[in-house]
Amino acid sequence: MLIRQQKTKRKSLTVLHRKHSVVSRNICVHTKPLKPTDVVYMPDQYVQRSRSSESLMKLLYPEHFHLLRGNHETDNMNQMYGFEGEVKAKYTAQMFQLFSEVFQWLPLAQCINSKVLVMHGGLFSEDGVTLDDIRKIDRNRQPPDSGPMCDLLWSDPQPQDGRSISKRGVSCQFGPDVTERFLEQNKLQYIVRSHEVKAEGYEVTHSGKCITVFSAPNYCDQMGNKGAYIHLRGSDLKPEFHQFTAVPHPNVKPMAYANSLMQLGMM
Ligand SMILES: [Mn+2]
Repeated sequence: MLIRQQKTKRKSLTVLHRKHSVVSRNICVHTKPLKPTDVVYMPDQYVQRSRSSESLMKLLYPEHFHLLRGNHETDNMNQMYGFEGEVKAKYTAQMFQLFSEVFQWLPLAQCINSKVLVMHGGLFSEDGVTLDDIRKIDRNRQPPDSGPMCDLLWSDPQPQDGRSISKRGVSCQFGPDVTERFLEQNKLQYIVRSHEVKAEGYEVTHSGKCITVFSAPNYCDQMGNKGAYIHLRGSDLKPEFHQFTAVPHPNVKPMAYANSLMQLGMM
């Protein structure tokens, strides 16, 4: 199943893009530690450019954390951005294959209470895609260069109507009219996606029907952006935005706890 129908009677549900520290803060501030509200992730890079592990939260609270696949959870991107090399250097090629297998099983989208659709990239290169079409996608594979699976991971919204060629060279950019038609056909209220750094941590576009949320403040230690997460509250799932700024990294060097022989490159 590609889209999980998430039905919750809890008072709130959190949608964010990444950052374990945010989750910890969120749990501590808003709920009791052992009963977190549900959280939906649509990350960039579970494993690249990050010092933290959302996956650990999934293990601790499997019923409450819903991890989605992003455009970096693919073999091509992991080769390009170094995760494959890192795993092979520290472990084995087989270990990387296991990571790859897990990434292929991550859902591509999450539908919340039949009202809000969450995905990493965005909507489609062609009109007429239904939730059922998304459910029927065979996700257990590397994404193709075009089509609905590719679009969910790669597309971006644009301010003008219609579609245009993506600046990324993959998928497309989609306008407010595209969003409107998709939502109407599928009886949804709005979409939430990530995939682009935003100065304020989030951006509401397409008359409130397309929300971008980016939860990594000061992205790559150089962008100076705020981070944000969204609480969807009440039965109408009205989005409530929370912003935050970056804090210094823990003063721990990479591999500080590794075996000293490993640090010398002898193992
Ligand atoms: Mn992305």
